[in-house]
Amino acid sequence: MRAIRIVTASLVAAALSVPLAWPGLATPQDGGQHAERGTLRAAAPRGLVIGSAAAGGGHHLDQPYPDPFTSDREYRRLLGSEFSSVSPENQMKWDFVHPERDRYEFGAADAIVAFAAERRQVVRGHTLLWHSQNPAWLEEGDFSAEELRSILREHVTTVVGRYRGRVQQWDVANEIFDDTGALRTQENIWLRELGPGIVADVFRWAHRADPRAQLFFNDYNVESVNAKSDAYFALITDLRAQRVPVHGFSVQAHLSTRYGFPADLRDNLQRFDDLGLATAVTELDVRMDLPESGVPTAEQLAQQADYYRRTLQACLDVEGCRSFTIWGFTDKYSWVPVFFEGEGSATVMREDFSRKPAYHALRRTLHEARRR
Ligand code: 9MR
Repeated sequence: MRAIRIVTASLVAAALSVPLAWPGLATPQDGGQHAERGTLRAAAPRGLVIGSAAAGGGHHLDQPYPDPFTSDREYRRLLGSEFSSVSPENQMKWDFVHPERDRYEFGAADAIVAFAAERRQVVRGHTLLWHSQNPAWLEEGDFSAEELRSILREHVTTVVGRYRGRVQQWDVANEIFDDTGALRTQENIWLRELGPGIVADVFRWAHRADPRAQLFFNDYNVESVNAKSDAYFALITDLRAQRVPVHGFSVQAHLSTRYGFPADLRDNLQRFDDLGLATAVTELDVRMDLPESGVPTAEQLAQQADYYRRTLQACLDVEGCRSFTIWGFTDKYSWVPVFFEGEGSATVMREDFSRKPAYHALRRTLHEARRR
């Protein structure tokens, strides 16, 4: 009995503990030959990976350029040399990988995972349970609750299982709360049809499919202590008490210079860290209202650089914040102008890949942290 109890207890502990040093790569941030001098990944302190979204799918499909990740050589070179982590921007989402009920399409996601392995980068998987970018066959399928549950379970098991050992962190549940802190029980097909208990199941299925991956809740507008981040805090506290394998809480950080900087970001990350969770910044960009010329002023670029720097510094200040990702590194492919009329220039490089003050602010801040 006693022995069995010990085994059970250690299994539970293994499920809940956060593997901060990911066993998949010894020191991904070093990057060997890929860590060219003067890059972000080379400047990063030990234990912190610096990531970017790998552009493709989603809004890119309607733009007048070929698929960025596969077709733009300079883009690929920089994605490989500047970063030690990559996140498929759209290529692991439901509508991309699971276009028909009985058909998966893994070509684009496989290519990103292979690219990362060649360059000693880790991968952030994105995402498994979300209200958006679901295929029509699923949203309009009129399935019974039982069918939906088995569809979701099969999807999670198949996708997470395919990349077992090769994804460092998964955004298991994405954007499940609205800004008031209420669960999105209408928009989100899973919450609507299966109830909130499905969230715990998805974490359990993902953990079974890849026991080494760190499993995250991910959302926007949760940088500060507010109703939405409070809702995550309460939910995660509850799930951890039930031994559900939740390992991390991440803030997307789609910021805008229209609003003040979320000055309590560090404190907010710290309270999740205190729960025993990993934390991460997963989709940072800082958009601004563009002047008529379309070219940001020096003041605007300075303010943007300050937001980038402070976001990075908040992560650096929290022990378990080991993954810092920007949502694309060049304005050439940013989602921002497509979604926010009159706004743009949200990334750290211009369309011609020239570096903005924000890029230099990140590199300097990393460099300083590394020397400490
Ligand atoms: O950058 C993504 C864009 O290409 C897609 O068209 C869009 C569709 O919703 O999703 C964008 O990425 C989102 C991410 O998956 C979740 N957080 C918000 C991101 C920006 O909308």
